[in-house]
Amino acid sequence: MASKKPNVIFVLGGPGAGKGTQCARIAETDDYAHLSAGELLRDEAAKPDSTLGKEINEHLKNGSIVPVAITCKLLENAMQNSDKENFLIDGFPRNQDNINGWQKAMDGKVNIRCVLFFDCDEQVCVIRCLERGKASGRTDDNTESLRKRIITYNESTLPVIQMYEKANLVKRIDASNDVDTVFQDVQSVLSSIKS
Ligand code: UP5
Ligand code: MG
Repeated sequence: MASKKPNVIFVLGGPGAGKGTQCARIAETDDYAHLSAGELLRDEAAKPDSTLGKEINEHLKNGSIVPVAITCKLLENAMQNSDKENFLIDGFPRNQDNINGWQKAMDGKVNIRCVLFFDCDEQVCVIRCLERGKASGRTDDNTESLRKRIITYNESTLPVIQMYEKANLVKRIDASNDVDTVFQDVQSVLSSIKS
């Protein structure tokens, strides 16, 4: 992590809304490191010597939220191992407990610049994830896990987005559009927060 206080953008939205796709594009064109909380968890769970693998895998399959201490530690390590000053934190925080855990570990250490909210119709999200599931190998890209992921999103993550909205931090993007159109909207938001 650079010596300056890093800038963080939280990236939220339903399963399959396009968070990962858009973050990857931002990281190609702008000076941001893309940290996907879900990817970090999947990578940790896939390590043969991981003591947390079983617990994480259960949560992934059930679409439930991994204890914040685990996720936060993975994010913090990834930030420390990066030389970037700007971070896109994709898929986190997902509930109030995630916010509390993050604040406990990171309060005062980073600037939260905004929350990019990829707002996408539920049916569109389901179709995208099931399509991806044909080849992704993800244990949660199936009808049953998706049903649970959507419940978790509606019950736990939407209230987080609403809370950030009240704090005027949310930049909403219509994520039902095609990838290029969504990316154009993303770029407008990123330019607006630079100025
Ligand atoms: N696609 C993308 N954009 C498109 C567009 N505009 N038009 C048409 N197609 C588009 O995209 C999904 C699919 O849609 C891809 O095939 C893509 O090509 C296509 P993607 O960019 O991958 O969407 P994303 O929003 O990243 O979807 P993802 O499935 O990754 O979202 P989730 O939030 O469900 O998954 P995540 O990996 O963040 O979390 C998985 C699980 O990890 C959670 O359920 C939870 O159990 C756990 N978790 C925690 O416990 N804590 C955390 O902090 C984070 C995760
Ligand atoms: Mg993703």
